[in-house]
Amino acid sequence: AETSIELKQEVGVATLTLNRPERLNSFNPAMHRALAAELDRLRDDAEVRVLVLTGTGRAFCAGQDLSDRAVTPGQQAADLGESIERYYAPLVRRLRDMPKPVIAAVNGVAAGAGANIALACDLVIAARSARFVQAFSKIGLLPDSGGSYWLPRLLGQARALGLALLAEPLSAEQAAQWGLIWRCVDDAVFPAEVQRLAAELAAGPTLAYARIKQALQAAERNSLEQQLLLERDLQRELGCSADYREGVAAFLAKRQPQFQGQ
Ligand code: T3D
Repeated sequence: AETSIELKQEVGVATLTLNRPERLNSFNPAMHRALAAELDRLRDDAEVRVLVLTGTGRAFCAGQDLSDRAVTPGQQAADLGESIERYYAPLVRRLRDMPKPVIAAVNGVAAGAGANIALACDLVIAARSARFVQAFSKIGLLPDSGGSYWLPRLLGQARALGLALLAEPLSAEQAAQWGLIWRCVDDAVFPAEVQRLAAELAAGPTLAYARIKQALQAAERNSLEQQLLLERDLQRELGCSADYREGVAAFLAKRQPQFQGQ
């Protein structure tokens, strides 16, 4: 169970790899618990300035492990509400509330909750061979783990309903064209591009990144007036940061800034 999540820590970058390739990295309780524990620890580790979430083998994640959901006649079905309350919703909250950027490096197929966990991250970069599948309706469920929230917001109702009702795979390229994800890159350069993106963010102003996440999430529910007030408050805070001073000093001296992430 310990190995269902692999952790690799490099300078400023922690990479979490979903590691149940024989089941396309689908979630079981042990993997949920291991991922939650790692996210909580990495959240508070000041050395870690960016997180990368990816998968081993040919899949990113196939959502819930359905072999744990087989029901024999006469047997009571699992309480899915309980599963969502205990595992999937807290995972989405952990990713959203993470005070540093989280990159979903979608190396292969992302299905069911696996697709929507990727969408809960801040930047989704996908290999060209990856696909996004809102597989839920195929088994009589609806998009969870925030799927019913992201899809209409990112795509509009027409495309959101098409994906949710038909459960057809969406190519990484189409996902990028539609604005569902940040970028699609060729498989051959995918690992290098993920590294480059992570290194860039790890050298950046982490506190500003945290406030950018906060402000853009707040914008989902705020009026312009509320958002202007929030920007004022957050900018006031960032204006007192060491990274802001360094950023301005570096700009004026025409050199690269050395951000400390504080
Ligand atoms: O239950 C709760 O707690 C509520 C929360 C639910 C959240 C959810 O995520 S519900 C949705 C669950 N996920 C799915 O419905 C996706 C099911 N999988 C697929 O649709 C397809 O496998 C993929 C689109 C992901 C990939 O298709 P393909 O053709 O590339 O591969 P494949 O041949 O279908 O799968 C390869 C193997 O992985 C296969 O096993 P085998 O035949 O080699 O022994 C397949 O059964 C297994 N596999 C794939 N996904 C799952 C899985 N085994 C268990 N659970 C899976 N989710």
